[in-house]
Amino acid sequence: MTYQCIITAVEGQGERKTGLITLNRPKQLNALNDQLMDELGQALLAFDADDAIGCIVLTGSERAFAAGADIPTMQPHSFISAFKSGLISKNWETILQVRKPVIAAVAGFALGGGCELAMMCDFIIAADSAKFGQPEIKLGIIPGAGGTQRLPRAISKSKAMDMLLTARMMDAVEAERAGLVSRVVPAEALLTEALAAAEAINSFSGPSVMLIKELVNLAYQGPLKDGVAVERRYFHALFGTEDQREGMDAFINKRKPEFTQR
Ligand code: DAK
Repeated sequence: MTYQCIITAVEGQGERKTGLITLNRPKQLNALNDQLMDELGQALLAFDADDAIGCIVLTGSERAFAAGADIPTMQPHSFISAFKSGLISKNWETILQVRKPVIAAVAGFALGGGCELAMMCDFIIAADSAKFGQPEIKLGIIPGAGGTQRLPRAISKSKAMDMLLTARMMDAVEAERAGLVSRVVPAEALLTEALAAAEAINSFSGPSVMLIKELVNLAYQGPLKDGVAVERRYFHALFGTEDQREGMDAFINKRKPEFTQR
């Protein structure tokens, strides 16, 4: 498949590979227009459906992961036209259908919809150049892809209010301290580090990986009691896999496990 606004590649040495998606509208700092979001949705679903792929890395350019939704596209809308057309709603949540882990590798600006897209990934690895923000208030609007909901869950109410109401940007060090990103690395090492994280995940048993993702999202979205009950069921279910027997046998016999994804 050839795309115009993203670049896709398959990376990795192991049996299971990593699907790499690079947002590619450099002149517009990767502003997220309909075509880009359509292509991103297609690429994510294609990697998710491919058994050879264990994990997905989503990245941008050195200057910007993404500077938000495309402002000129939004500018002419009225309430009625935005409401009737479902302005830019299409494909924004395709990423939430993906069952394999999606790692955001963020350098430069991740603003507005760019920050929201990064937060929809499973975890964020940031370059030391990363800058996160929800500056929609400066445009006379509010976030529209979950920013007011995911940001307070990720970094506390006080910091989220600060960012959303003042439009200030958070640098990578502050973002790590606040819990928005899982680690900060030198900009030149960003992709290597994200691909290494993906490769580590790829070496494990796929069903365990997918269940962990599902359960952490349940913890994030629902009551603790329900999440713990579902976790117990899935924990038991994994004893029906060959990978469980292999993993435990390898530990007991002091050898490296060879997972077969069964
Ligand atoms: N859209 C379109 N073009 C953009 C852009 C954007 N969001 N951000 C930057 N660009 C373009 C600039 O217009 C400029 O283009 P030229 O003038 O060269 O043609 C080029 O990228 C370089 O930008 P600057 O010249 O401004 O570069 P600087 O280094 O001076 O500044 C900046 C970089 C990132 C601080 C600045 O460009 C900036 O403030 N950009 C806007 C950031 C922003 O406000 N983002 C939030 C947009 S609102 C929804 C889903 C999503 C959303 C809403 C609803 N639903 C599912 C319903 C999301 C909304 C948003 O993201």
